[in-house]
Amino acid sequence: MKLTRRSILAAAVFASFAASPFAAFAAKPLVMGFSQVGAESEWRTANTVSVKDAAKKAGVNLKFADAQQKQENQVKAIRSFIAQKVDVIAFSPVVESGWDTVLREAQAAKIPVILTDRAVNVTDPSLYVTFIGSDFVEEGRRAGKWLLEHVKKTSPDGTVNIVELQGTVGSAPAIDRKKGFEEVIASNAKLKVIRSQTGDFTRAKGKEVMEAFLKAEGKKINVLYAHNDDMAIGAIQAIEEAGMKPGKDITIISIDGVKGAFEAMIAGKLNVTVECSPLLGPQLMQIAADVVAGKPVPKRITTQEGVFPAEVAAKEFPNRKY
Ligand code: GZL
Repeated sequence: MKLTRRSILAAAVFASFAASPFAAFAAKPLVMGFSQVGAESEWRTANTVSVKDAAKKAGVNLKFADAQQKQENQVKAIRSFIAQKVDVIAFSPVVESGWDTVLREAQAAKIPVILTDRAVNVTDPSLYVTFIGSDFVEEGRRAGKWLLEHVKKTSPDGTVNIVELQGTVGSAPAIDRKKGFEEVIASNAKLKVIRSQTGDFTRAKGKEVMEAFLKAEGKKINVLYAHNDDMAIGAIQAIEEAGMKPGKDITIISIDGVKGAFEAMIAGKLNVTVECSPLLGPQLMQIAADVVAGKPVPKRITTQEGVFPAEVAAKEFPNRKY
């Protein structure tokens, strides 16, 4: 094969580049700015561990910011990532609205944004590349379907009085889990939500609001629907302190599937948990690498999840990863 002057020159240029300090730039680790909601629940803690572990395994340089459940802290973190010229920004938006301005700043800086866990309401969907997370409306439907199939405790007049502990006001999981649950229970007129209030996804607030529900409604309450396990666990403490039996006097349905929920089900204090996986780290790192490499990615990536009633809790518990 005749080696032309041009191919010899090209080989020489490549060889000199490969040996030069510039070669290191070619293998520069991906830099990700990640803004996390906070540390409000077992679910969130497991989600943070998943993201950090996956970043380490993938060799991603992760800049992690905990917003302590405040949107203004997330906006500040995203602006800081833009100033640091990271390769990609990922975040779990604490609430759905109020993101257009800062996401337009990221777009102007040509930094792709990936949503994980929770969705945003923006006028221009091009402001983020993809959303990786659960279908919260479906989680609410699954909670409602379980109740339709298992409702036992009713009031003397046959109605089933439900109290609801909602997640963080304005957050996608709170809005959608309420929507899905109401959509399904509407098929049975006897099922009535008599009280509904936010417990902000925390155990402490869940206990406090359940105490208020019990003070107002007492033994009228037949069912508690909690948008996450942490609020359900807080409510369980309130129910016991009121001299009632959680899981028996009051049927309790919650969402997440964290270890604490399985322990409560094994103790007979929780009736069912609808799984919502926090283990999004590995998927996030893969998608981030694809996005930075300019590969096309789906606009929506939904995690697959199940429903775990108390009957299976002891058998399933050893398999739980969060
Ligand atoms: C759901 C996630 C919610 C969990 C809560 O994907 O955003 O936030 O259900 C957590 O436990 O606080």
